[in-house]
Amino acid sequence: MRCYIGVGSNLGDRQGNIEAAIQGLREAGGIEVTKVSSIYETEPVGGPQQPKYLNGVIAINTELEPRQLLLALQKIENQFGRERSVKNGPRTIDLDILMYGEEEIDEPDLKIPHPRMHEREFVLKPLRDIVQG
Ligand code: GSY
Repeated sequence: MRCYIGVGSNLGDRQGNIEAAIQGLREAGGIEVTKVSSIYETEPVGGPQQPKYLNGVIAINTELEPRQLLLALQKIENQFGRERSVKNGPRTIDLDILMYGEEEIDEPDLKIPHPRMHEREFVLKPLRDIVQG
């Protein structure tokens, strides 16, 4: 299935964190990374006062089911010691499933397409990059 993953970081070595997360995706079973957008520095949207982000979008082909993919992304996030103590707060790495083919899922912990992607320029700009080529 063709999927799009949003990636963001606003703590530590932001570029290095994103590169390591992409490498984590390349090494994960059942995932083929097909395209990576440009990475943009973006003003934080929502949440507490926090540093600027680097954001991008990654296109993958995957054999994993949506929930398996979610677990694979959470595993990569956890490898970076991501803390979830502050809601919408700063993070070393964030990996979100934006789209999973044409599928629509609306469960408490898994909503696809990502419900807020259409209003987030930090998602839409890199997504346009890779969709339009
Ligand atoms: O889920 C996204 C985390 N996040 C971001 C982000 O990735 N980029 C920007 N620019 N602002 C954000 N606010 C939150 S929360």
